[in-house]
Amino acid sequence: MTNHTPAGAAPGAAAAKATGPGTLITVAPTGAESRKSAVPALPVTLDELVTTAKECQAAGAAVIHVHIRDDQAQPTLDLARLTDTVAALREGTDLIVQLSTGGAVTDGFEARLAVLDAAPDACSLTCGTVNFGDEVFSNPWPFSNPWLLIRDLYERTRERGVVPEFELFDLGHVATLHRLLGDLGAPHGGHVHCDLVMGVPGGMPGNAATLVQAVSALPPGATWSATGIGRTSLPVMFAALSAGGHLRVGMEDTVSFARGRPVTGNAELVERAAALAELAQRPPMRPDQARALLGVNGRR
Ligand code: KMH
Ligand code: ZN
Repeated sequence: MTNHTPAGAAPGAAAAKATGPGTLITVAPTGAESRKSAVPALPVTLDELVTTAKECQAAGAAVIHVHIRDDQAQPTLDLARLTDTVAALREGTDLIVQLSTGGAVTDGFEARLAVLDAAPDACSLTCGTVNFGDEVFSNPWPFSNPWLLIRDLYERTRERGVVPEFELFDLGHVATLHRLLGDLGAPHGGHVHCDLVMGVPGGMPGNAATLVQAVSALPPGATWSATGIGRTSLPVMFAALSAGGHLRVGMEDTVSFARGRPVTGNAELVERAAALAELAQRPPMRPDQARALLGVNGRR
Protein backbone atom coordinates (compact mmCIF):
# COMPACT_ATOMS: atom_id res chain seq x y z
CA MET A 1 0.00 0.00 0.00
CA THR A 2 1.25 3.49 -0.84
CA ASN A 3 1.33 6.10 1.85
CA HIS A 4 -1.16 8.88 1.39
CA THR A 5 0.38 12.28 0.62
CA PRO A 6 -1.03 14.71 3.16
CA ALA A 7 -2.86 17.84 2.13
CA GLY A 8 -2.58 21.47 3.16
CA ALA A 9 -0.16 23.40 5.28
CA ALA A 10 2.48 22.07 7.63
CA PRO A 11 1.65 21.68 11.34
CA GLY A 12 1.77 25.03 13.07
CA ALA A 13 0.26 26.95 10.17
CA ALA A 14 -2.95 28.87 10.83
CA ALA A 15 -5.74 26.46 11.69
CA ALA A 16 -8.08 27.94 9.10
CA LYS A 17 -5.57 27.31 6.36
CA ALA A 18 -4.68 23.86 7.63
CA THR A 19 -8.29 22.76 7.81
CA GLY A 20 -9.87 24.75 4.99
CA PRO A 21 -10.28 22.70 1.85
CA GLY A 22 -9.49 19.18 3.03
CA THR A 23 -11.71 16.18 3.61
CA LEU A 24 -11.89 14.58 7.02
CA ILE A 25 -12.10 10.82 6.58
CA THR A 26 -13.37 8.73 9.47
CA VAL A 27 -13.07 4.98 9.37
CA ALA A 28 -15.62 2.87 11.24
CA PRO A 29 -13.93 -0.52 10.94
CA THR A 30 -16.03 -2.94 12.97
CA GLY A 31 -19.43 -1.83 14.27
CA ALA A 32 -21.65 -4.00 16.39
CA GLU A 33 -23.86 -5.62 13.81
CA SER A 34 -21.82 -7.87 11.49
CA ARG A 35 -20.78 -11.33 12.64
CA LYS A 36 -17.18 -12.41 12.23
CA SER A 37 -18.40 -15.77 10.98
CA ALA A 38 -20.28 -14.05 8.15
CA VAL A 39 -17.62 -11.39 7.44
CA PRO A 40 -14.17 -12.95 8.00
CA ALA A 41 -12.35 -9.71 7.11
CA LEU A 42 -14.01 -7.85 10.00
CA PRO A 43 -11.40 -6.70 12.55
CA VAL A 44 -12.52 -8.02 15.95
CA THR A 45 -9.34 -8.61 17.99
CA LEU A 46 -7.17 -5.81 19.30
CA ASP A 47 -4.35 -6.84 16.95
CA GLU A 48 -6.70 -6.83 13.97
CA LEU A 49 -8.07 -3.45 14.98
CA VAL A 50 -4.64 -1.83 15.36
CA THR A 51 -3.45 -3.34 12.08
CA THR A 52 -6.47 -2.03 10.20
CA ALA A 53 -6.12 1.35 11.93
CA LYS A 54 -2.52 1.68 10.74
CA GLU A 55 -3.50 0.74 7.18
CA CYS A 56 -6.40 3.19 7.22
CA GLN A 57 -4.25 6.03 8.50
CA ALA A 58 -1.78 5.37 5.69
CA ALA A 59 -4.70 5.41 3.24
CA GLY A 60 -5.95 8.81 4.42
CA ALA A 61 -8.13 8.37 7.52
CA ALA A 62 -7.80 10.85 10.39
CA VAL A 63 -10.44 9.55 12.82
CA ILE A 64 -11.32 6.02 13.91
CA HIS A 65 -14.83 5.27 15.23
CA VAL A 66 -14.40 2.28 17.49
CA HIS A 67 -16.63 -0.59 18.56
CA ILE A 68 -14.90 -3.54 20.22
CA ARG A 69 -15.62 -7.24 20.53
CA ASP A 70 -15.02 -9.83 23.24
CA ASP A 71 -13.12 -13.13 22.94
CA GLN A 72 -16.13 -14.66 21.19
CA ALA A 73 -16.20 -11.71 18.73
CA GLN A 74 -19.42 -10.43 20.28
CA PRO A 75 -19.90 -6.67 20.83
CA THR A 76 -18.84 -5.53 24.30
CA LEU A 77 -18.49 -2.29 26.27
CA ASP A 78 -16.10 -3.84 28.77
CA LEU A 79 -14.25 -0.91 30.29
CA ALA A 80 -10.86 -2.58 30.65
CA ARG A 81 -10.94 -3.62 27.00
CA LEU A 82 -12.01 -0.16 25.92
CA THR A 83 -9.19 1.42 27.93
CA ASP A 84 -6.63 -1.00 26.44
CA THR A 85 -8.00 -0.28 22.98
CA VAL A 86 -7.62 3.48 23.38
CA ALA A 87 -4.02 2.98 24.58
CA ALA A 88 -3.13 0.60 21.74
CA LEU A 89 -4.59 2.84 19.05
CA ARG A 90 -2.72 5.84 20.47
CA GLU A 91 0.47 3.81 20.62
CA GLY A 92 0.15 2.52 17.06
CA THR A 93 -1.38 5.46 15.20
CA ASP A 94 -1.96 9.22 15.21
CA LEU A 95 -5.67 8.77 14.58
CA ILE A 96 -8.24 10.59 16.69
CA VAL A 97 -9.78 7.82 18.79
CA GLN A 98 -13.54 8.16 18.85
CA LEU A 99 -15.28 5.52 20.97
CA SER A 100 -18.83 4.56 20.16
CA THR A 101 -21.31 5.29 22.93
CA GLY A 102 -24.02 3.76 20.77
CA GLY A 103 -22.69 0.26 21.27
CA ALA A 104 -25.09 -2.47 20.20
CA VAL A 105 -28.87 -2.13 20.33
CA THR A 106 -28.82 -4.50 23.29
CA ASP A 107 -26.49 -2.33 25.43
CA GLY A 108 -27.90 -0.54 28.48
CA PHE A 109 -27.67 3.18 29.08
CA GLU A 110 -25.41 2.90 32.12
CA ALA A 111 -22.76 0.93 30.20
CA ARG A 112 -22.99 3.35 27.30
CA LEU A 113 -22.43 6.34 29.59
CA ALA A 114 -19.48 4.56 31.21
CA VAL A 115 -17.65 4.39 27.87
CA LEU A 116 -16.27 7.85 28.65
CA ASP A 117 -14.37 6.35 31.61
CA ALA A 118 -11.95 4.96 29.00
CA ALA A 119 -10.91 8.58 28.29
CA PRO A 120 -11.04 8.64 24.49
CA ASP A 121 -10.29 11.75 22.43
CA ALA A 122 -13.82 11.79 21.11
CA CYS A 123 -17.07 9.86 21.22
CA SER A 124 -20.22 9.41 19.21
CA LEU A 125 -23.43 10.86 20.63
CA THR A 126 -26.66 9.88 18.87
CA CYS A 127 -29.33 12.55 19.01
CA GLY A 128 -32.44 10.40 19.11
CA THR A 129 -34.11 7.02 18.94
CA VAL A 130 -34.43 5.32 15.58
CA ASN A 131 -35.88 2.08 14.28
CA PHE A 132 -32.88 -0.01 13.32
CA GLY A 133 -33.89 -2.78 10.97
CA ASP A 134 -35.95 -5.14 13.11
CA GLU A 135 -34.61 -3.53 16.32
CA VAL A 136 -34.76 -0.16 18.05
CA PHE A 137 -31.67 1.94 18.72
CA SER A 138 -32.84 3.73 21.82
CA ASN A 139 -31.58 7.24 22.62
CA PRO A 140 -34.18 9.00 24.70
CA TRP A 141 -33.92 12.58 25.85
CA PRO A 142 -35.88 11.90 29.02
CA PHE A 143 -35.70 8.20 29.88
CA SER A 144 -36.30 7.85 33.60
CA ASN A 145 -34.27 8.96 36.53
CA PRO A 146 -31.39 8.75 37.00
CA TRP A 147 -30.62 8.42 33.28
CA LEU A 148 -31.41 11.12 30.78
CA LEU A 149 -29.27 9.57 28.11
CA ILE A 150 -28.70 12.30 25.56
CA ARG A 151 -28.41 15.11 28.11
CA ASP A 152 -26.36 13.11 30.61
CA LEU A 153 -24.01 11.87 27.95
CA TYR A 154 -23.51 15.36 26.58
CA GLU A 155 -22.88 16.79 30.05
CA ARG A 156 -20.39 14.03 30.72
CA THR A 157 -18.47 14.77 27.51
CA ARG A 158 -18.09 18.36 28.67
CA GLU A 159 -16.96 17.34 32.17
CA ARG A 160 -14.43 14.83 30.83
CA GLY A 161 -13.06 16.94 27.98
CA VAL A 162 -14.18 14.47 25.30
CA VAL A 163 -15.22 15.89 21.93
CA PRO A 164 -18.63 14.57 20.85
CA GLU A 165 -19.60 13.81 17.29
CA PHE A 166 -23.34 14.16 16.93
CA GLU A 167 -24.77 11.14 15.11
CA LEU A 168 -27.89 12.03 13.13
CA PHE A 169 -29.90 9.10 11.79
CA ASP A 170 -33.01 11.11 11.02
CA LEU A 171 -34.15 14.69 10.54
CA GLY A 172 -35.74 14.78 14.01
CA HIS A 173 -32.28 14.19 15.44
CA VAL A 174 -31.23 17.55 14.01
CA ALA A 175 -33.98 19.23 16.04
CA THR A 176 -32.72 17.48 19.17
CA LEU A 177 -29.19 18.66 18.43
CA HIS A 178 -30.44 22.25 18.38
CA ARG A 179 -32.25 21.67 21.68
CA LEU A 180 -29.13 20.17 23.25
CA LEU A 181 -26.88 23.03 22.20
CA GLY A 182 -29.51 25.60 23.17
CA ASP A 183 -30.00 24.11 26.64
CA LEU A 184 -26.43 23.19 27.52
CA GLY A 185 -24.11 25.23 25.29
CA ALA A 186 -21.21 24.38 23.03
CA PRO A 187 -19.34 21.06 23.21
CA HIS A 188 -15.85 20.58 24.58
CA GLY A 189 -13.50 22.00 21.97
CA GLY A 190 -16.05 24.62 20.98
CA HIS A 191 -16.86 23.18 17.58
CA VAL A 192 -19.95 21.25 16.47
CA HIS A 193 -19.27 18.33 14.14
CA CYS A 194 -22.03 15.98 13.03
CA ASP A 195 -22.20 12.70 11.17
CA LEU A 196 -25.22 11.95 9.00
CA VAL A 197 -25.81 8.21 9.17
CA MET A 198 -28.05 7.54 6.19
CA GLY A 199 -29.80 4.53 4.79
CA VAL A 200 -30.44 2.64 8.05
CA PRO A 201 -33.77 0.82 7.58
CA GLY A 202 -35.93 3.02 9.83
CA GLY A 203 -33.82 6.19 9.51
CA MET A 204 -33.47 8.82 6.81
CA PRO A 205 -32.84 7.46 3.33
CA GLY A 206 -29.37 7.64 1.81
CA ASN A 207 -29.80 9.96 -1.14
CA ALA A 208 -28.69 13.41 -2.24
CA ALA A 209 -32.04 15.15 -1.69
CA THR A 210 -32.23 14.03 1.95
CA LEU A 211 -28.59 14.90 2.56
CA VAL A 212 -29.10 18.45 1.30
CA GLN A 213 -32.20 18.84 3.46
CA ALA A 214 -30.43 17.58 6.59
CA VAL A 215 -27.36 19.74 6.00
CA SER A 216 -29.49 22.85 5.51
CA ALA A 217 -30.97 22.33 9.00
CA LEU A 218 -27.63 22.03 10.84
CA PRO A 219 -26.50 24.74 13.27
CA PRO A 220 -24.52 27.59 11.70
CA GLY A 221 -20.80 26.86 11.66
CA ALA A 222 -21.23 23.11 12.14
CA THR A 223 -19.15 20.78 10.02
CA TRP A 224 -20.45 17.38 9.02
CA SER A 225 -19.56 14.08 7.53
CA ALA A 226 -21.89 11.54 6.01
CA THR A 227 -22.01 7.81 5.63
CA GLY A 228 -24.42 5.68 3.68
CA ILE A 229 -25.25 2.22 4.97
CA GLY A 230 -24.96 -0.71 2.58
CA ARG A 231 -25.77 0.12 -1.03
CA THR A 232 -26.26 3.82 -0.19
CA SER A 233 -22.54 4.13 0.53
CA LEU A 234 -21.51 5.49 -2.88
CA PRO A 235 -24.47 7.83 -3.51
CA VAL A 236 -24.00 9.38 -0.06
CA MET A 237 -20.23 9.71 -0.56
CA PHE A 238 -20.67 11.53 -3.89
CA ALA A 239 -23.42 13.75 -2.46
CA ALA A 240 -21.34 14.60 0.61
CA LEU A 241 -18.30 15.56 -1.44
CA SER A 242 -20.32 17.73 -3.78
CA ALA A 243 -22.08 19.46 -0.87
CA GLY A 244 -18.79 20.28 0.90
CA GLY A 245 -19.00 17.61 3.58
CA HIS A 246 -16.61 15.08 5.05
CA LEU A 247 -16.72 11.29 4.79
CA ARG A 248 -17.12 8.26 7.00
CA VAL A 249 -16.50 4.83 5.53
CA GLY A 250 -15.81 1.37 6.91
CA MET A 251 -17.06 -2.12 7.48
CA GLU A 252 -19.43 -0.96 10.22
CA ASP A 253 -21.46 0.62 7.42
CA THR A 254 -20.85 -1.53 4.36
CA VAL A 255 -19.40 -4.97 3.81
CA SER A 256 -19.75 -4.97 0.00
CA PHE A 257 -17.24 -3.07 -2.12
CA ALA A 258 -19.40 -3.52 -5.19
CA ARG A 259 -22.34 -5.70 -6.13
CA GLY A 260 -21.31 -9.29 -5.39
CA ARG A 261 -17.80 -8.32 -4.23
CA PRO A 262 -17.23 -8.40 -0.45
CA VAL A 263 -14.96 -5.82 1.16
CA THR A 264 -11.53 -7.36 1.74
CA GLY A 265 -10.53 -4.85 4.41
CA ASN A 266 -11.26 -1.36 5.70
CA ALA A 267 -8.24 0.15 3.96
CA GLU A 268 -9.72 -0.32 0.50
CA LEU A 269 -12.80 1.64 1.57
CA VAL A 270 -10.59 4.45 2.89
CA GLU A 271 -8.45 4.34 -0.26
CA ARG A 272 -11.55 4.74 -2.42
CA ALA A 273 -12.82 7.65 -0.29
CA ALA A 274 -9.39 9.30 -0.38
CA ALA A 275 -9.22 8.94 -4.17
CA LEU A 276 -12.63 10.55 -4.57
CA ALA A 277 -11.65 13.35 -2.17
CA GLU A 278 -8.50 13.96 -4.22
CA LEU A 279 -10.62 14.03 -7.37
CA ALA A 280 -12.88 16.61 -5.73
CA GLN A 281 -9.72 18.65 -5.00
CA ARG A 282 -10.36 18.39 -1.26
CA PRO A 283 -7.68 15.89 -0.30
CA PRO A 284 -7.74 13.93 2.96
CA MET A 285 -6.79 15.76 6.14
CA ARG A 286 -3.95 14.54 8.28
CA PRO A 287 -4.83 13.70 11.91
CA ASP A 288 -3.24 16.94 13.17
CA GLN A 289 -5.39 18.94 10.76
CA ALA A 290 -8.45 17.03 11.92
CA ARG A 291 -7.58 17.80 15.56
CA ALA A 292 -7.48 21.50 14.72
CA LEU A 293 -10.82 21.30 12.93
CA LEU A 294 -12.64 19.35 15.64
CA GLY A 295 -11.08 20.99 18.69
CA VAL A 296 -9.56 17.73 19.89
CA ASN A 297 -6.68 18.27 22.32
CA GLY A 298 -3.22 16.95 21.63
CA ARG A 299 -2.33 13.56 23.05
CA ARG A 300 -2.83 13.23 26.81
N1 KMH B 1 -24.53 0.00 16.57
C1 KMH B 1 -25.62 0.91 16.46
C2 KMH B 1 -26.81 0.37 17.20
C3 KMH B 1 -22.70 4.70 17.45
O1 KMH B 1 -21.70 4.01 17.31
O2 KMH B 1 -22.71 5.67 18.20
C4 KMH B 1 -25.28 2.26 16.98
C5 KMH B 1 -24.09 2.90 16.46
C6 KMH B 1 -23.98 4.36 16.74
O3 KMH B 1 -23.23 2.32 15.84
ZN1 ZN C 1 -20.97 3.01 15.55
